[in-house]
Amino acid sequence: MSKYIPSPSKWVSDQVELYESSGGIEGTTMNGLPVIIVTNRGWKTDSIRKTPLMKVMDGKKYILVASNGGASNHPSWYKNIKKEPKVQIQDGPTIYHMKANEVTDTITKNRLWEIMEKAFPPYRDYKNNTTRDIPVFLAE
Ligand code: F42
Repeated sequence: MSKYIPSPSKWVSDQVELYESSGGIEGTTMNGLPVIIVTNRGWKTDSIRKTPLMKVMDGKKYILVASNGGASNHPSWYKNIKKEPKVQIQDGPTIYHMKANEVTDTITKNRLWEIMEKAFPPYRDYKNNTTRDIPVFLAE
């Protein structure tokens, strides 16, 4: 069994702890909007990592947006999921085992951006304020 290493960012690890310890009843939102917890594997350490992300759906698929709060670099979990696409997604009390693939097709990505901006409007600012192409995964 690999070891779980909590995020060094306290607000992130606090949200994960509250979410999980309450069985997905508390800590499930940011700015009033729903959040999921994605469990992934560190590509370098092989440890277990847990990442809160906005809940954005394309039908039954989860859209994972590597926005990193609009930063100029990809979040660490981007590389982790590219290396090991198998993730666990906790959505409230429900846990799913899924596979997350990066969306590279422009037409699909543009369609997903419309959904993402409606679900979480700050994504639009993140996109406009960074030169990097924000990666997007579809988990199913
Ligand atoms: N981030 C998003 O990108 N999109 C969202 O929609 C989003 C929503 C959200 C909602 C609530 C909330 O609390 C946080 C939210 N975040 C969102 C922030 C998100 O949870 C992450 O904190 C953010 O995306 C940054 O991801 P990160 O993986 O870079 O996390 C940092 C804080 C972190 O944990 N860094 C570790 C460290 O030690 O510095 C690295 C952990 C890691 O994955 N290590 C790898 C390993 O092998 O173990 C090696 C990494 C390498 O390449 O060296």
